Amino acid sequence: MVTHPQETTAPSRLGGTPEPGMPEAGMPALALAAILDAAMPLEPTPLPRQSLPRYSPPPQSGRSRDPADLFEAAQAGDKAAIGRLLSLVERGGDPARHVGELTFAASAGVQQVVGVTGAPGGGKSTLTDRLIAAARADGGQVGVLAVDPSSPFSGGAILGDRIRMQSHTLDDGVFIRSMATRGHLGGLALAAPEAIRVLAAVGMSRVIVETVGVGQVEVEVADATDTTLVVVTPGWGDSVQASKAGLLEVADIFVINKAERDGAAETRRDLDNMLDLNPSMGAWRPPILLTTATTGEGVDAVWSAVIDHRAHLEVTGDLARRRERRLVEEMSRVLVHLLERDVRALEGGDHFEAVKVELLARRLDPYHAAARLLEAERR
Ligand SMILES: Nc1nc2c(ncn2[C@@H]2O[C@H](COP(=O)(O)OP(=O)(O)OP(=O)(O)O)[C@@H](O)[C@H]2O)c(=O)[nH]1
Ligand SMILES: [Mg+2]
Repeated sequence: MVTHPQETTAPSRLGGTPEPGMPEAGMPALALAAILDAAMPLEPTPLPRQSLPRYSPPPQSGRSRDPADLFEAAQAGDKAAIGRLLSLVERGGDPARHVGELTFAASAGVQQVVGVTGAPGGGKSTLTDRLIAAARADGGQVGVLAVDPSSPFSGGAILGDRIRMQSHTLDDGVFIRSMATRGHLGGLALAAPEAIRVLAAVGMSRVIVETVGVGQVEVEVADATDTTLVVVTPGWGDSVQASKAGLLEVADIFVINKAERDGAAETRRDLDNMLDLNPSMGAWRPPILLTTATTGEGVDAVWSAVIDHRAHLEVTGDLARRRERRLVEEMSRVLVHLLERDVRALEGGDHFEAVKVELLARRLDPYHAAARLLEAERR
């Protein structure tokens, strides 16, 4: 798949300008809840609109960029259109909100969203490549998102992901996409669920999300899935690292990849002991499976575990519960980001400066100073 430069380079907005399409900073906090899905113009004339404005695309030669057109084409199997929808999600703003609105209802029926996470270089992409084949053998289309928050979009890891998964480039039922989220409000934790919904809504019955599990946000991305595979490699430090990164809590299945190397049995024992000590484990005890992804050894057992876990989720009602919990968490994250933006808008201007003078003169303590800023905002 070709990387279009325009898909990759939106700068981070987290500390800076408000994202187009999201409510303008400075709006009363209470008004925010009412306009969560509304969009605001770029220019600061902040009267919230109650419905999502249609995105008017710039004139294009031949190829439409209108989300509704793209969505229709994508549902009909046009892979370029799927790619463009994901680009819109990555960039954020009005078009992304529109894509989100279009795909939300249609994505609900996705059969299974599978996360593959773990330390860099553990063999996640190689394993994913094998899992794509297994999923295809089961029928249904497969969408893959390779999300790497730790390197620039053009970096080596993403390139590696593509090379590792290229055995499916000729398969019409497989869509593979690397993802950057520089322009998206809230970064990866918010962009990933939206991208997953795009793939689900255009007919992918299974979506596999590969992330490098190195920090909290990545764990959140991994947790945006129905079934999470944590990939470790033989070696004493790995399970401890996995534990530190919070990966143990999100694991539904452990894969010890590169199992042909020394130390696989010890790592298995180590993980087993950790599971024994885990007080929060429910009815599903994560299986610990050994693979050599490069040869495919052990991959069938991993796929069986993926299927078993899906069945377990269904039977216990956990599938619906997990999905509902994720949606509510996502809404909360959006809310937090909108409110943060609101708060940043309080940090400036005459009133802020006046309160600051009072604070620094020690006539107002920090709590009362903050309260005074909020009061002024609510008036
Ligand atoms: N010996 C051995 N090498 C493997 C195995 N699986 C993958 N590799 C190799 O390990 C390297 C990294 O594999 P990837 O699949 O790119 O690993 P990854 O976890 O996706 O890497 P990042 O996305 O960069 O974090 C490649 O050179 C693979 O060929 C395995 O089972 N055994
Ligand atoms: Mg990879």
